[in-house]
Amino acid sequence: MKILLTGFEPFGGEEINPSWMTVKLIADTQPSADIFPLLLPVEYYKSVDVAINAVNDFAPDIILSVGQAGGRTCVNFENVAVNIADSDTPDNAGVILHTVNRINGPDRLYSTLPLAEMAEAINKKGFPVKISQNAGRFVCNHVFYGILNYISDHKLDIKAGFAHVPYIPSQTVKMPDRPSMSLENITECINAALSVLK
Ligand code: PCA
Repeated sequence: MKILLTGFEPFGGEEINPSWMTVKLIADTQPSADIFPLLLPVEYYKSVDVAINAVNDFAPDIILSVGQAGGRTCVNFENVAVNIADSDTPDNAGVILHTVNRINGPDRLYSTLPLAEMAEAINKKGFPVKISQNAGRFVCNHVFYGILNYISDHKLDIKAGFAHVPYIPSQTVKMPDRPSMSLENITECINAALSVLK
């Protein structure tokens, strides 16, 4: 199985993004021709273009995109992507979107990965995990929707899904009430999920 594993660059004034750190750690510690790590820009549209170019170049069987969701307590698998961009946070090009129906396509598209099995594999490693029905309205949801919509439009035989990960502790040093999880633990969770997909 060829897996395209994407993470994002930092955004919103942060210097790091644990989503890309996780993807990089997996790619560096278990180099495999079957795992293709891809860094996505936190920009509307461009992020989807970069992901779709990699889909065409690498022809993956599976796409797992990972993004940071500060405030979440554990890894969250997103079940649904919506055709809405609606966030006060500017993307890394300074663009703020409050729009609906940005992309020609249905209102919602659903993850095609086996989320329950992936969650069970994480529980078996001794970590909590959630299946979420809300991927937000910012660039993560935009990329998740854009990838699912491209797969559906082009009738590709690719399964795709999205995982939001919490902050890591160094990001919450000045926010002691915000939850975090170590990079090693996040990586163990994503690896457990990948073991179901391989
Ligand atoms: N998280 C943002 C975009 C990039 C990222 O890592 C989000 O949840 O939309």
